[in-house]
Amino acid sequence: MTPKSATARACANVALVKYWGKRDPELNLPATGSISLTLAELTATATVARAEAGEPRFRQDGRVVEGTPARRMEEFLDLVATRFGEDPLSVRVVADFPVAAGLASSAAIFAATAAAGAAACGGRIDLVDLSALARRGSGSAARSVFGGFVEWSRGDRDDGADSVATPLQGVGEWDVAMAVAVVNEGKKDVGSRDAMEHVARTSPLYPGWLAAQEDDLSAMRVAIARRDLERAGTIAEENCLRMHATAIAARPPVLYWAPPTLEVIALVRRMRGEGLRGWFTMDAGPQVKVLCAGADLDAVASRLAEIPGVSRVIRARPGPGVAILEGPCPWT
Ligand code: 2P0
Repeated sequence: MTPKSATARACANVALVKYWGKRDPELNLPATGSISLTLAELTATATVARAEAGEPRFRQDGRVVEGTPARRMEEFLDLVATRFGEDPLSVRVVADFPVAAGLASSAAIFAATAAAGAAACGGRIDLVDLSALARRGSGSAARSVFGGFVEWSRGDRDDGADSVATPLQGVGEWDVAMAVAVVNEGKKDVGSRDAMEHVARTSPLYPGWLAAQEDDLSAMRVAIARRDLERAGTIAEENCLRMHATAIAARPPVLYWAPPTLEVIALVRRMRGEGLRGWFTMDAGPQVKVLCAGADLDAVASRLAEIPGVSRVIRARPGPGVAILEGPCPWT
């Protein structure tokens, strides 16, 4: 007999080599690979159950979600149910960080929902396959299935079976951290899905962005294997700026930065000059994440908090992969 419901938790991840552009929007297949760090302090918990007739199928933080996000989640729940031969499913999500503000909430939400969905259906799935399933909800969710440093492969196959995430380095193997400077907790203007499609279609810099990815991926793999923070940080900054340059060059431009974003960038560079080492990265929003040594996290976070436009700083450390909190574990 299958359980009534199951609950799973997943952490968000921040890409050090970014995913920006797709080779197949239907299957969420990326145009290039990407590498990320999963963060313990930014989590989403999903409880999936059989949907009652007429019941809203997606609730987040106690509220019914409507519109495009609801449709996207319903399609994903149907995909999970079809895979495991179950009736329609519903999900309740509790997220512990600002949603849709460039803090990769969709990665944590879809990774947790994929795992809870498999468990609620009493299904069996291994973690690599789970990452392919989570990818269908949101590309970056493929990476949140695993903890620590993770690589999500572009893959070559048309069916996407080889576009999966794999762990590069587990939690506890390298004492790094991220200070997340939240500069605006409001929702962003352009969601990353629409933005990356628009940028790929209209930015004259997009081919250059794609062409540079392979070098960054191989250099980042080496930097992580050698625990070379300066090298990893430098690649992450360059990769982030190249992604944003590509977006800014789109017609019309996609510009995610706010004035405090630039103030944080300037401060990070100043701090490095003073000997406090950190490297910035930004995603589809104005927040700045600063990669640093674990031992420097408090000092870096305190400095970022001094900027008036920074509303708060989240001190984040490498986090674990997806976990089942209630229900049968679908993997061994
Ligand atoms: C990343 N981002 O690698 C990049 C960098 C944002 C900037 O992955 O359309 O929500 O659901 O696959 O995963 C955000 O995009 O997009 C993202 P979909 P997703 O983290």
